[in-house]
Formats: sequence, structure tokens, C-alpha cells
Amino acid sequence: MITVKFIHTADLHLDTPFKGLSNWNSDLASKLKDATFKSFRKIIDLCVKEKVDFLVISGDIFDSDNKSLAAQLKFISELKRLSERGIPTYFICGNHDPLSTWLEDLQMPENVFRFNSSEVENVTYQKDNSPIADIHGISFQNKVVNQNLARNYQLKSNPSPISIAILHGTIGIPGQHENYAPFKVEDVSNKGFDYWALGHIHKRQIVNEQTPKIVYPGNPQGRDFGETGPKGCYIVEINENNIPKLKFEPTQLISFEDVQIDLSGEDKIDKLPERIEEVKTNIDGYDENTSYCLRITLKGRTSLHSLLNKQGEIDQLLEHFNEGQLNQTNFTWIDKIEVKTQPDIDIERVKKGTDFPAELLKTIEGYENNPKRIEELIKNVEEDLISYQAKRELAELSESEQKEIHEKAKWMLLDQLIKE
Ligand SMILES: [Mn+2]
Repeated sequence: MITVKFIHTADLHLDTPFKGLSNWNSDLASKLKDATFKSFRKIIDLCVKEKVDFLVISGDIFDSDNKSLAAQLKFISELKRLSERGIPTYFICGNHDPLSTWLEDLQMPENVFRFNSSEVENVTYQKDNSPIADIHGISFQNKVVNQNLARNYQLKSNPSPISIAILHGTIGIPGQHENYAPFKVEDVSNKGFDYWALGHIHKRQIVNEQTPKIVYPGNPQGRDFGETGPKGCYIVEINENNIPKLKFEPTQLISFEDVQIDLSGEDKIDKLPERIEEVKTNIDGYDENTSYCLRITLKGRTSLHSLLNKQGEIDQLLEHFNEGQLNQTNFTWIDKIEVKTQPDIDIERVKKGTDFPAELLKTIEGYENNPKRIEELIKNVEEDLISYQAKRELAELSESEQKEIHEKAKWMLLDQLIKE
């Protein structure tokens, strides 16, 4: 039976500068940059270990059109490792690394095929001199491609047993990505390809489970908190006349995760490191050989509330937790701690009282679920403000932001009053 096995990856974004972290640190940025290269190296190692027939990269190998010379040479030297073992690489260029921005006389190793940008080309993978798979693709010439490229893909007039399409573009909703080379499943479902190897959307996604299989492998290394969770590549096996089989292989070295810690009933601040460790190891797909960048939200009713809300306290905690972390092979870096706790106050009991806190609580609750009254309140405050910026910010508050501030104010007042 005729069969091929290959690795599908995309959006390596080698050489990303990593400037978007809130708690920015140059050592962390360089670790992350290094991680994009290392995850690619892992993919190459995997190709060798799994004895794949070839490697497919669906664009955005580099992050920007002014990619460094070093980055380009590193990329080439990794491909060389495959080439020396007789494993071909087929790749296209995407919107972040369009063909026009590549070093002109960059020599590709033998067995490496980079698709051109003028039209959809195809190349045939052979085993023992017989054609096994046709691989079709087209590169972006420039950053912006608005036309539907998928439409131009066509099987060869005398096709090999297996046909694969490599394409950088948007199928469905682009989300945070640009809507480049947009197309629909219907555009490609009757073209006769077995597998559409897509790139561009960084979230891993199997767009079509049946024939043709349409797949975004996602990027092999997350780059910010918009790219959380496991990241990797797909090992794809296609038998003639069968639906391709996929296996996900994690490749990332540093994982971005948003986590929540419920501090309900917790009264010892020194338990916090333990709780962070606990929430980290409970992350879906946790791996002790991975480093973690965490954004932590603290919630729940706790007597630690006022301590955590003390000005400057959280910043110092962050500094303390992160100290020395980056010297470790597998580190835990905390980017941000958001405090959304509540003081340990029994609201129902306060309500039953006849004292000032009870009175205050009644007033505050009068505003709850009454957007009109809140609006009025904001208007009154606005009139008293002198700063133009403060006025503007107040006017721009969304309903959920209003609620959040209202909630925070309630707990802040009660906390102070009841404590004293
Ligand atoms: Mn990309």
C-alpha cells in the first residue's frame, strides 16, 4: 500500500522580538526568542526520529521582513540536517516573511523546495523512483494578499496517488489575524486533495475532519498570553484512499498560561507559593520539562484581602517570586498577579445589623442592578472633576467596568469599616 508520513508545521516566527509582555525583562525576551529556534530544532529532531518522508512548513518562518542574517542561516542549517538524511522540506512564505524579503542569493540545501509566488506550483515526492505524492503550494510575494489563492489549486492532470496542498491563508473567521488569502471549505472540498496544510492562524485547529482534511497545526511555540496552552506540530500519515491520520506532538519550551487561584478560607500569605505551584502542576498537559509564564488571578473570600490590596504589595511579591527564576533550566515566570479577592465578610450578617455598615450596604445595593442610578452617580462625579482625562476615562467605562469598580468599592468600604 502506498503511504506517506510527514510533519506539518507553520508559523515558526523565528526571531520574534518579544516586546509585548507587561512585566518585560530582557533575559526573558531572549529566552523566548531562543525558544522559537529550539522548538524548530525539536521538530527537525522529530523528523529524524520518526523517519518521516518529508517536512512541510506552511509559511511565516520568520517574524518580520527584516529578519536577521543569523536567523536565516540558522534556519538553513537545520534544514541541512534533514537534507543530509535524504528528507526533503517543502515550504512556502507567508505574510510575515514574504518572498520579496528573503536574502536573494540564500542557497537552499539539496532537497529543500521553496515555492514561488507567481503561481501555484507542484513538486512530486518519489520513493524508489515511483511518484508517491504531489505537493502544491504558492508563497506570498508581499505582505498583503487579499485574493483567494485556494481557488487556483488544481490536481495534476496525471496526479500521484496522494495530493497535498500547502497554503498560508484564512479559512473562516480570522480572529486576531489579518484576513489574508481568505477562502471557504466549499472552495476546496471538491478539488481532490487529500490534505490541506495550512498556516497563518496560530491556534491549532482541524477545520475539516473528513476528506479533504484541512489543518492548522498552530505555532510550535507560543509567544504571548494570546497564545496559551499546548503548542506543537502534527505528524501526518496518509494511506492511499484513506482519511489522513494525525498525531499532535508538543514542541514548546515555554508555555503561556492564565490561571486562577481561589483563596477562599486561606489566611496565611506564606501559602501562596505552594498554591501557585499547585495550580501550575494542574494545568492541562502539564510537563515538568517545560517552563511556564503565568498570569494569575487571585479570587475568593479571604482575610488576606486587604493585605493583597495594599499599594505596591503585589509588585514586590512578583519581584520576589521571579527572582533567580530565569537562571533555572525550567523556570516559572509570573507576568502579572491580578487581585480579585473579597474580604472575609459575611454580607448577610452585616445586612441584619442596625449599624452604619448595614446602612451603607443597603445604599450600595440600591445601585446594584440599576444601571440608571449608576449612570446618574457617574454624571454627578463627572461634574466635580477638573481633569479632562479623568472625565474622558469615566465617560468611556463599559457597563462591566462600572460593575467591577462598584464591586471593588463596596468591598473596600466594608473591609475598612468592619475592621475598625
Ligand atoms: Mn503567523
